[in-house]
Amino acid sequence: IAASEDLSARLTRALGDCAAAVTEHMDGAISRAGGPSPRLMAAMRHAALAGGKRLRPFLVIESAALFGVARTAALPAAAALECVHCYSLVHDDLPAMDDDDLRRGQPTVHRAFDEATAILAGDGLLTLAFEILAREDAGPDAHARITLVAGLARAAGAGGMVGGQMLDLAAEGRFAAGARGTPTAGEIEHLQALKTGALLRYACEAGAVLGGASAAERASLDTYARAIGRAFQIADDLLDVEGDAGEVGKAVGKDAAAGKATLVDLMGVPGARAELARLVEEARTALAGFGSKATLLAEAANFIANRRN
Ligand code: GRG
Repeated sequence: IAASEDLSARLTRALGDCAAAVTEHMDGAISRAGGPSPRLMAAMRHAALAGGKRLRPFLVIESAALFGVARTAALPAAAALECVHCYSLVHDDLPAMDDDDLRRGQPTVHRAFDEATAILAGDGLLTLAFEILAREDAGPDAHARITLVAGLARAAGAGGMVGGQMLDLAAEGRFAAGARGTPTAGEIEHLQALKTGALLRYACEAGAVLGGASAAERASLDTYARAIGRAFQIADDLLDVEGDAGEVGKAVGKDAAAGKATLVDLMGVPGARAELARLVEEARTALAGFGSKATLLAEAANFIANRRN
């Protein structure tokens, strides 16, 4: 127990260090973006710089570290990915989507500013991500940077996160023509794999690209990423169901109240907990070939499964 407490403390410290470095990088990138509207820049800062676990940047940095890549060399890719994540949260919170008032313990961007500014702040962060990745410091050479750009576009776009969000809205019965009753477990898994899984997989893929990983190493990391992606979503659904969210403003049972079917509804809480344990094991096993270099990534699987916000 002492050893695992030690590991959990090490992970907490590493997440904190990573968050500080990524926030500083994003701050610099937003400042460089300039722009004629102080209001827009303030909204982008509000969305990007306050709070968040910075889990995706951590995964980029730790995946790259498996191949000896220094944190500074992985920071641009990590910051670019977090910009996309932050944009997705801003748009997800809009009245046309989830209509949320609070995010990361503070007013959502459309509440703190206004709806049009929030839409544009999200757009500004999305496009900034690709500017960050195109800069020379984002990868060892032009080929690596193009691979990072193409991978992020694919993960975030219509075949990834945006497509998953659309399937989620359809599953809620938003579009009369697409309403089809309660989705099956397979359909929920598919939409979640796209909506939240695609960016988590990209985080590990980016680390592999930066590190020049072999095909076998990429495959192992991808198995890990898929498993933690599923674990992340089940943990999120359990937090909703159990109303045990530590984050201020996270509505209890919000997804259920919004009519969203979740895997927890279909599996029951004990079934979901068992599936979480299985996924953590699968994720940790996938890292076995990396030895002790993967200790923090392995611990991150536990963290994701047991998170309280
Ligand atoms: C609107 C284009 C568009 C996409 C939205 C990711 C997403 C798609 C919506 C987020 C809605 C949501 C709360 C999903 C549950 C899982 C999730 C992504 C939670 C937020 O991610 P965390 O826990 O957040 O990593 P922090 O604040 O720590 O960064």
